[in-house]
Amino acid sequence: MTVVNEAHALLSRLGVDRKLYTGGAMASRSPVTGEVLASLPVTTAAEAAAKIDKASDAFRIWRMVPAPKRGELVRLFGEELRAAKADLGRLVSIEAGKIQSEGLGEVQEMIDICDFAVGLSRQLYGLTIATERPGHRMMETWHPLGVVGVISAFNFPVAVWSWNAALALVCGNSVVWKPSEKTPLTALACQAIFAKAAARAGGVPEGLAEILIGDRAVGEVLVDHPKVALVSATGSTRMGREVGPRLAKRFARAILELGGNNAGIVCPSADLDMALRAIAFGAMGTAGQRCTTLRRLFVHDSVYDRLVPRLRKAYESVSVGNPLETSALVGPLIDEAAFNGMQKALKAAEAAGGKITGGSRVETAHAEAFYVRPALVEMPAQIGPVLEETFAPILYVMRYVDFDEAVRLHNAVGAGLSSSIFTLDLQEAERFLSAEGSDCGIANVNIGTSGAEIGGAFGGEKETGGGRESGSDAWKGYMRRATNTINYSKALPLAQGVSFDID
Ligand code: UN1
Repeated sequence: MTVVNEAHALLSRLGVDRKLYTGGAMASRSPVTGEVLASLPVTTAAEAAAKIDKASDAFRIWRMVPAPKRGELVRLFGEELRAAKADLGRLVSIEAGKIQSEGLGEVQEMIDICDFAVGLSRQLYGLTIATERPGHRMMETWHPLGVVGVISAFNFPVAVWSWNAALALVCGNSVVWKPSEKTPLTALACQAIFAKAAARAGGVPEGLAEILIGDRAVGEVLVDHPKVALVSATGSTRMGREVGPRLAKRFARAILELGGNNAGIVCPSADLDMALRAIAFGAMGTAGQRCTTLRRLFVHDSVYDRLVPRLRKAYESVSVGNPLETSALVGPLIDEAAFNGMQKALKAAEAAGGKITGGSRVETAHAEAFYVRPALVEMPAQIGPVLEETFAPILYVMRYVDFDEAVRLHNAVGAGLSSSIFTLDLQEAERFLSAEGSDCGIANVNIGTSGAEIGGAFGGEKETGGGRESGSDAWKGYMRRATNTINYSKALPLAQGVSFDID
């Protein structure tokens, strides 16, 4: 079966109406073969506004549904996802080019966040706070926020939406999603799966989860619409620089999940076998197209010559190929632009004195598909392209001698998403995690930078945008907090000892 036929068969099994992906103006391509999978009708600006209005109406109903009942919808969604895991995971591989275990892993991440959100639906706790006034009680109440807009990227085409949607829904919000124009089919599939859960749950208002198909123009409608209370946007720092101020201008909330330029430090005491595996997955996994991908590595001088030759060997031997037909560990880049971006960065690295292993195109029968050997670049210093995120499998390796200097260089880039240290030395590990250590939102010891679990808050600092999604108390970002003071006495004492007595 061709990739195109298979995609259509999967979409039909997943319950997606053919009309949604035929005869339209927006092409969806598979990076696996470069073929056009479907042509999707684009949501016009007027249609987008109408969908947002509908989502706003749905919100007014949904906010009054008890949170545990909202959780029941998400529980059923998790059940539907379990049933659809194989098909949706395969569709992710077809549309985003992920290897099969990563396609399935992405759907597992959706299931996990649903489970998390179901539990959360009985735990949207507010504090009770001691008041200074007698006969008074003070407390916090968390209320639903409104319409939550989600803008997602191609590299996690379904999981990132689900992190936002599962939380937003149990928090009493409706969700309007603008998926990446590179991966709209998996988004349609999610909508169809969600519709099955909604039908089973019953009483779910129409418009609770809407989808906008199109490019930047339709994303702008979402960002600028006064009824959208929060936009959670995942993508480049460049995108965030546009979206953030536009939301701020109308005082809407933003959760920004932008670029990463994630680094690891390999210390003298590191378990090198473990570090090697973690580095390989972190840097080459998902063909270097995760926002958590390991991009910079600082290796202590005393272990450099034991670790780096082994890494070089791993780069030379890692299997690159069609993720649908082979068990290759590295699939394609998303498109030609990604390939060109990678080649440009490698040229700049070479000019700056970098020694490159790998990085060249792997030819296949499909001229429109872009497979590359991951590149390991030994750099004399942290200069040139090392300072920027290139969304491709390039790992820059640098030697260090002094721990403090390694941490300083680690932090000396714009982004601040994920970080790792490999050490068996407690002092080094703790210093890396301390206030003067890694400045990232995620800091790990003896595991790589990518592959975070949903239970923790996910996100980063500085040019990564500061947003937090998924676990811990990230749910608070999807609700509004009211502070309530209740007077159950017969007097009216004012706070701060103020008197204001009228006759
Ligand atoms: C992303 O690349 O946008 O930690 C998200 C990870 C995944 C999520 C990555 N759980 O690598």
